[in-house]
Amino acid sequence: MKRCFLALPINDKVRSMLSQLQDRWKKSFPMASWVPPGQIHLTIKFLGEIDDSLCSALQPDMSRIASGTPPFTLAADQPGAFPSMRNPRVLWVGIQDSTRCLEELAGKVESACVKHGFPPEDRNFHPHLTLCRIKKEHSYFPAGLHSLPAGDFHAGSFDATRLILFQSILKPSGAVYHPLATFPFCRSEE
Ligand code: 2AM
Repeated sequence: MKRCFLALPINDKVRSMLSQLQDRWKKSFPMASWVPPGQIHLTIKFLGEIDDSLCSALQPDMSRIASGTPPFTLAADQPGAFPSMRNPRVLWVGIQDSTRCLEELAGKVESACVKHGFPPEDRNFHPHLTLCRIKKEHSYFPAGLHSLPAGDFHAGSFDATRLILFQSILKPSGAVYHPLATFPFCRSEE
């Protein structure tokens, strides 16, 4: 069994901007677990603990979906929180998908996963880049996230050129993400 998810990587420029935002927020959320900048990614589908056979069976479908997807550009901006600004458990930066290419890709991945027996997602796809996670007991933030220095934050844009299947290895120091397979988009040179 492996704990797996499908994601898009970001680029170093966006990563650096997000790292700077994390540094600014760290004073306000000293008890949060911050995602190491090198591990920040855009999750397309969390697969959970899956058998090696299912992990292998999914890959031809992911390869087919990716090879039928032209590269597209996404912008990372506007901070937000799940479940709310006043009780943030996850702080993130949102993704602007103006061409709807990301939504289309996520829809194809979701359909393929359902075909392989995954239960359909009961929540809408809300693309984001997670910056930190906050335990419930530390998540009350009466001022709301709007009060943090970041309001009109823009991390810049990045090109989506490939889908990556990651294994998430849980360690006491935090999860480590290990790429298991890469599925290039069509016309991608990588
Ligand atoms: P995130 O995109 O909000 O950070 C690996 O754990 C990735 O899968 C994370 O990026 C995480 O969310 C996402 N994910 C989605 N649902 C999850 C769940 N139930 N448990 C752990 N991770 C989940």
